[in-house]
Amino acid sequence: MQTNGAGLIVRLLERQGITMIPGIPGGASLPLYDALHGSALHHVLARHEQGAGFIAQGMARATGTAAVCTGTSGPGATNLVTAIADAKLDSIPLVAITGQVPRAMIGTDAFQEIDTYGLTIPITKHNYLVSSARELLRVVPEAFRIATSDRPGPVVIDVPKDVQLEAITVDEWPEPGRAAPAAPCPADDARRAAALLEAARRPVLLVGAGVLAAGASDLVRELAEAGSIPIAATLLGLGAMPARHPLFLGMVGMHAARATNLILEECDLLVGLGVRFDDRATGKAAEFCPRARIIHVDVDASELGKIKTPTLGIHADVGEALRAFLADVTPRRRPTWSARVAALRAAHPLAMPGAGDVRRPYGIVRAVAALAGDDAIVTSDVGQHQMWVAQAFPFTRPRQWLTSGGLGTMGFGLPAAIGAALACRDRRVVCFTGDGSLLMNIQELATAVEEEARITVILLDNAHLGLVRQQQELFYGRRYHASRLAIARGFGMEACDLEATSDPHAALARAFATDGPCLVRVPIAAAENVYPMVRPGAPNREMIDEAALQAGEDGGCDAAQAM
Ligand SMILES: Cc1ncc(C[n+]2csc(CCOP(=O)(O)OP(=O)(O)O)c2C)c(N)n1
Ligand SMILES: [Mg+2]
Repeated sequence: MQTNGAGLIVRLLERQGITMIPGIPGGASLPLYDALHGSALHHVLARHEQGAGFIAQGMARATGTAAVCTGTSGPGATNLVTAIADAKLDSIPLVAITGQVPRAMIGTDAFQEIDTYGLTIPITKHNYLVSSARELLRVVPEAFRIATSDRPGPVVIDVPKDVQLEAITVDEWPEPGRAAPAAPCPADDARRAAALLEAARRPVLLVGAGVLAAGASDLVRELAEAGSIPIAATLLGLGAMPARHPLFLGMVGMHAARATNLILEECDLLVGLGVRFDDRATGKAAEFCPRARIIHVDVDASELGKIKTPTLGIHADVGEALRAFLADVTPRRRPTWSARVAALRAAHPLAMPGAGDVRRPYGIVRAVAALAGDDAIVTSDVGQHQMWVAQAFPFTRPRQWLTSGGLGTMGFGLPAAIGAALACRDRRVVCFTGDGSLLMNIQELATAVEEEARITVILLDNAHLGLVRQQQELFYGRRYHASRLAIARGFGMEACDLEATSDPHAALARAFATDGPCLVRVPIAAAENVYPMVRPGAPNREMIDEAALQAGEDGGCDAAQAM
């Protein structure tokens, strides 16, 4: 086949099974766009490259397969950087293809020249500056293999314009890049883990993003049920277990139910599965699970011992490890521990004030959950609204909940919802957003309308950068600064305002009956806070809630203590 570098990229992407490519064109990527013209690949015209990156992330997170985005050189590449960094921290398989100035001009400060390779080294799993069209035959499949193997992550392929234009004859096509086989669990480790589990009187499983990446949710459930072991999840592990499962304790950490953190405080064995002991989950790491031995399973060896020194660190695919544990573990009940867990849950449940009122945080989350059904995919932005959803939405399955955990990027929710909706046309996608976050990528409403994405945007409008306001209230002596804002809308999108209607339930139901994109504004009082809350850097047992504040127990700490 006679083609050029750009044609080669398109053909190699098609061979990878890629059907959509969000991006924005520019001078240095026009040969690629010329090759896209007439190809089977559907180009999704985002309105900002960060939007394109998050649309691709929405596709990847919803499906578990690698997705692609593209931008031109210079500002196109720098605009992609946040979405790439976000994919790195949350281990999302993303392949970003950027245009670069022609090879002969690299290093001359040419128009729209930026060192994309250098810029993306610390935020990618791997990156390439391609120096010939022929090299693409190796680089493109390899990029997919790396992005999807073991711990997934982003890969950047920077392609100079003249390489895109370089003529090439291809006689033999390379195999598409596929994920490497799952890393096995050493038999000795599995035996030691089973022995630790046998000996444990108060074990807890902690599931993270790695469980979802490994597709190991069912095995987690099997192990939990076999050993009567309660399960907690990190923010990104939500969905690995159905929220209604009796052994499921919900989210751990800064905004966990008090019971969940207290159960971890008491456990004598913590089995961390695909978790990285992030500070939002552990609180003060040295005091996380103070009475517990730790088994830590991760496919990325560098995670073992990074934050918490495990009693047993297992370098393996989580699914492989769980299979091996299950072969060695004898089913048993733990009546004393189960009773203690039940007592703690009964004594310290998650308080959800206003759960019956659709104009209050928990109320709108619950009402949307009821209307959306178990099939829906849920994305969120970053802020109080994200935490209210994480606490109160009854997630039932893996990949139902897409949120920016590690980087915590405001502006993630809307484009990620568009990507999920385009990748899963049969599902409704709900995006919970805040007034601050929505503004960060609001231009993508135009993309949603153009692509007829089946998304429902639920805007929790408290006229504030709420989570910032809450921290200023609790940790900075109520010195509110730069946390107040207000937004207006007008993108020609179906919209309804729950403040302006006498029957908000009916208005919400109408919004869910809309086929195309639709936005629902929910007025939220600025004073609504997310509780409980652990002060950044404090141990998880020190949870602040309204009762504690009234009793004057905490909240008075000064800023220097907050991390
Ligand atoms: C890109 C980016 N900038 C700043 C922050 C810091 N930050 C975290 S939450 C938040 C407020 C978010 O406000 P909003 O979207 O209205 O959500 P709310 O907390 O009010 O629900 C800010 C500014 C961030 N996470 N991401
Ligand atoms: Mg807000």
